[in-house]
Amino acid sequence: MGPPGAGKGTQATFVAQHHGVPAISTGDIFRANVSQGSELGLEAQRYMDAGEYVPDEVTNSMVRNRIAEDDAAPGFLLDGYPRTLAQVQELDSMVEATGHRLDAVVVLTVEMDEIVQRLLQRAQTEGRTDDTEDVIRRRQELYIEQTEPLVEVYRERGLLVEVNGMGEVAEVTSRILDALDSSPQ
Ligand code: B4P
Repeated sequence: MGPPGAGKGTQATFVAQHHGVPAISTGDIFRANVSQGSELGLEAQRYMDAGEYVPDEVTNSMVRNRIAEDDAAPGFLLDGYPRTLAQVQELDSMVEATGHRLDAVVVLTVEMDEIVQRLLQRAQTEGRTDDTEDVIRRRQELYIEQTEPLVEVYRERGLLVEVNGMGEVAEVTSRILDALDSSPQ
C-alpha cells in the first residue's frame, strides 16, 4: 500500500521476484485491458482517467479470477489492492477460500512534494492519462479518504510493515526485504 506515486508498482516487481511469486497489480491489469479495448478496459478507463477508483464489484471479481490462476497457487504479492474497506473484506474471503493467508501488508511512506515530483516526471516519460496535476490531486484525496484508513485495520491485525519509501529505488527495496524478514508473520 501507499499513496499514488509512493513506489508500489516499482517495488512490487522486485519484492515479488525475490520471493518467487507473481506481482498482481490491479492498475497494470486495468491498463492492459484498456490497451486491448476489452469491455473491462472500457469500463475502467473512464474511472482511471478521472482519478476515481474503479467500482469494487469490477475490481474484486478481476482479482478473484487472477488469483485463481495456476501461477498464483504458491502465493502472490498484491500491488494496489485492497484500496477500500469492501476490498479488504473481499480479500479476506478470497484468502480463506483458497487456503492462503495474508503474511504482511507493506505500506510505503513518502513525502507529498516527492510524490508530486515523481508523478509529474512519469507524465513526461510514460504519458499516463491519469498523471495530470488535477487528476493527481484527486487520486491523493481518494487515497486519504478511502485507503489510508486501511492502514489502521492492518495495524490492528498485527500485519502492518511500514517502510520509508524515500531515496533510491534499490535502497527502498532493501528496506522492504529487511522489514519483511524481521516481521513476525
Ligand atoms: P496504480 O497503477 O496502482 O497507480 P499508482 O497508485 O500511481 O501507483 P504506481 O504503482 O503506478 O506508481 P509507483 O508508486 O510505483 O493505479 C492506477 C489507477 O487504477 C487508480 O487511480 C484507480 O483508478 C485504478 N485502480 C487500481 N487499483 C484499484 C483498486 N484496487 N480499486 C479501485 N481502483 C483501482 O511509481 C510512481 C512513479 O515514481 C514512477 O514513475 C516510478 O518510476 C517513480 N518512482 C518509484 N520509486 C521511486 C524512487 N524511489 N525514487 C524516484 N522515483 C521513483
